[in-house]
Amino acid sequence: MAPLDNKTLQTKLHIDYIKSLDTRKDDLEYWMTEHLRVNGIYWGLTALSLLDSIETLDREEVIKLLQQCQHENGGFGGYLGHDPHLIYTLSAVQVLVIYGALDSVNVDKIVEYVSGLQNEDGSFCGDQWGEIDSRFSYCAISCLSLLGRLDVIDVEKAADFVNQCKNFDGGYGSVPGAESHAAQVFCCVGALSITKRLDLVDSELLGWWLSERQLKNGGLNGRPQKLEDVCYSWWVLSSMSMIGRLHWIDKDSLIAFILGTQDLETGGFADRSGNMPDVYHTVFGLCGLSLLGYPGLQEVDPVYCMPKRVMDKLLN
Ligand code: GRG
Repeated sequence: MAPLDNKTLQTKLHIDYIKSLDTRKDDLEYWMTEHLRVNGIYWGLTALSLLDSIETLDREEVIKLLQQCQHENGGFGGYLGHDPHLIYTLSAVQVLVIYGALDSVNVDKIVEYVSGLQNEDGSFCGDQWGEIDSRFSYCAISCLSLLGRLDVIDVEKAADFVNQCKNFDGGYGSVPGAESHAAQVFCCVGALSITKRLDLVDSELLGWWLSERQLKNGGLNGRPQKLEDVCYSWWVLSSMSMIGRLHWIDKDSLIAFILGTQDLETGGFADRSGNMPDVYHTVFGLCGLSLLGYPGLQEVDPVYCMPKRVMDKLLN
């Protein structure tokens, strides 16, 4: 058998890696990331969908866990006994949509929870404690769109708040006046795409700012003067795709950078070559490769970060 190399995608290794994650209950890391368990399931399942191996996780077990993570107020916690938050609520809904299992939870309560977090100025709190961030606008808007219930919020005000997070460089920050950051750009452009307000984006300027994120080694950073990281292959590329500027990136050098972060012993992708892999960098590495048209991968939807075939079925 030919030795493994990280110039090509090691599909089987990554499937085995994701499969192994739930059996590592003796590792400190497993428990240190307990609060991210619902996010982790979404990341793992999305990665497996792109690898066409969704059956690797036990569907019934996942649905049972999500049911137990839903609170009386409708929101989902990150794991059993954890407080509800919009971030986990979106992840739970995404997983249930992928599985076609929304009827196994109380959808009306989710809608009530999400809409109850909108503020007078159109922004969203992440939970009952009141932090405001354009990430939470994305979570709320994506979640309600997936549930077909955008009608319960003030969509115009929601888009207006996101628009206020736009900066002089064309990028977006977490709140009005905050520095542009590629992950916030994804959230804001995604929210504007779902609310059909992409006309508010300065696509030329933002396209320039996003393409400036590519460094000489092919990798992308999240803002000027920062190191490259595989996760930005998602945050940057999805944004470029939404504004029709994906071709402003040097694809070959980025593909080589992403593939170079595969761990050939354990499977999975790391932030940079030689570092420890994790499921977060694994899903976003695969999503980046998918947007770049890497052969053998299923297509990802750049707005919802979910398998395109699932979204095509849901929205059409
Ligand atoms: C459906 C994909 C999807 C997302 C849901 C929760 C959410 C919406 C998005 C999270 C967006 C976000 C702000 C992610 C954080 C990305 C990140 C790597 C932040 C690290 O920032 P720094 O300053 O790192 O620590 P840099 O790279 O700037 O040094």
